[in-house]
Amino acid sequence: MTQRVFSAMQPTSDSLQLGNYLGALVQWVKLQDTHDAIYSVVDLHALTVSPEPELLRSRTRATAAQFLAAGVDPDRSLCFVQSHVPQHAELAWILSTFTGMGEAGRMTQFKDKSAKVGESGTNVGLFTYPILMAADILLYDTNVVPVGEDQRQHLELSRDLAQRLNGRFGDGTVVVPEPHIVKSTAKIYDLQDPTAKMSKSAVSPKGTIEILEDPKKVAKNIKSATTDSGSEIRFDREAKPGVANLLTIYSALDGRSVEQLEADYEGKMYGHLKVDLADVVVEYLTPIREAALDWIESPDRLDEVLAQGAAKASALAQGTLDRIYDRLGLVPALHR
Ligand code: ATP
Ligand code: LTN
Repeated sequence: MTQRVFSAMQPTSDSLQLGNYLGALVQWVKLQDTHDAIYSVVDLHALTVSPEPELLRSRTRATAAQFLAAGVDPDRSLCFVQSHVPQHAELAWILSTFTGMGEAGRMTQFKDKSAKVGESGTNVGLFTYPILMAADILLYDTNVVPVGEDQRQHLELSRDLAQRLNGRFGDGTVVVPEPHIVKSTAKIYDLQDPTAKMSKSAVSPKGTIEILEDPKKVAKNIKSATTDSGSEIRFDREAKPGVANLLTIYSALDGRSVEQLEADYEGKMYGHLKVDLADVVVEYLTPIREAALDWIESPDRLDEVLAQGAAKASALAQGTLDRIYDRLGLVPALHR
């Protein structure tokens, strides 16, 4: 049987950033050729950071628009909004009853995010976030989950929960998912602080390459990226994190290997590398940006794609949920 792939992103910003694209979306698009693919905009997850209602709505549509513009093909894959498929929240409840307090408390993303907002600003949803993520994945009998490095620990929890359910209620209760993390692009770094992950909600926008950003600004950010002491263009993550990050991005978009780029830039200055990379990034992102803006300008067409995706996803999700409810001993709901 064709293997199933599932992944998702939160609508926490107007634009995705290049790390989202290289770390995850590129793989989403590729995997459509070989897998049965399902991709979601996880708006329920985004509620954990208390978004303004109008922003949440526009960002949810803009995020879906960027999936489609990057090459997620609604004729081959399902693309939908998480809150349109109520089974996600239902399975999250079930899984929460199998998750230890200590286990959830060990999640580093929870520790980082709750430390940032302090105890009074931390909500329970931020704590149970990875359980909802496990529900997203297990609902579709997912085999493969393409994500960036920062999601590895969350995926490990999904796997532990799946194995726990199968151990208790029998093999085949749920499918145990595998992470799909491509090493070379699993972590794209901030242009200003090349030891931190590039992120949609970074403090300074200067370190981020946003897909929907004005190309001139994108070029400016790249040209003012922090580089390292010395002048040699060489991939050395420890000694030259700034240059290593630029080479990673360059190689991913241009197709030349990092070794080839090192050879091609031998004897040249950091400035040359940045000017050329700015051109490569702008040229690469321009058609994606234009396609995304087209989708954003036709919300009816976009909503229709999302509605079709949700209808199909919901049918699949209900099948899985019925099986899990039955194994757990919940009485069948005959009225449905
Ligand atoms: P936020 O700042 O709101 O936490 P984010 O930019 O870190 O957002 P997420 O929505 O958490 O992005 O991530 C969506 C997907 O993109 C995930 O699969 C994640 O692993 C991947 N991803 C995010 N940032 C990077 C990065 N810098 N490098 C590689 N992959 C990334
Ligand atoms: N936590 C993920 C987003 C996410 C996800 C998922 C990714 C929610 N549910 C299911 C893969 C599979 C993040 O990128 N922050």
